[in-house]
Amino acid sequence: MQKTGPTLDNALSAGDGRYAIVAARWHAELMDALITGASEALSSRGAKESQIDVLRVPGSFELPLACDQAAQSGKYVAVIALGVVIQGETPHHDYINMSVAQGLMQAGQKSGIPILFGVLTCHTMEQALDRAGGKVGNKGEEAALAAIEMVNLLRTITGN
Ligand code: RBF
Repeated sequence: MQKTGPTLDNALSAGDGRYAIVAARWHAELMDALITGASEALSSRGAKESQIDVLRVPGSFELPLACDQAAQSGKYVAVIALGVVIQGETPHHDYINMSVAQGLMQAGQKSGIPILFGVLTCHTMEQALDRAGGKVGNKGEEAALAAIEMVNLLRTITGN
């Protein structure tokens, strides 16, 4: 498998906080693969099932609001946004992608809780398959590992 993502320090643990996986419903099979990748990554770093909530939204456009609320709820140490946006015949996907990226970034900055961008923005279905457990890896898994890294980093910075 081609390795394009970061390599996480193996010693990092998910800790005992709770993680929210906020997942869009569009492109269900790809989404299942991303959710599984994220959940397994959290479990492999010591998170119990009770520490992982999977919250569904209709489509990727709805991710920022749900992630914002999850981050502000005080229940979670990190929020992992997962979605699949595949280019169609109109520029619709451009509007979705820009809104989601900006919305998630703003939500993260507002709450101070890491919000991870696990949204595939692909031209073709093949590109999406490659990134949802195919030859370019699983971006859900990578987003979850990035969440763990950020949780540990914030702990180091704040001393909590
Ligand atoms: N949501 C996705 O998560 N992925 C998509 O590829 C996607 N494509 C869409 C294409 C069109 C033309 C429209 C109208 C919506 C699409 N959505 C997609 C849904 C969108 O994120 C949102 O749920 C709806 O627009 C309702 O706000």
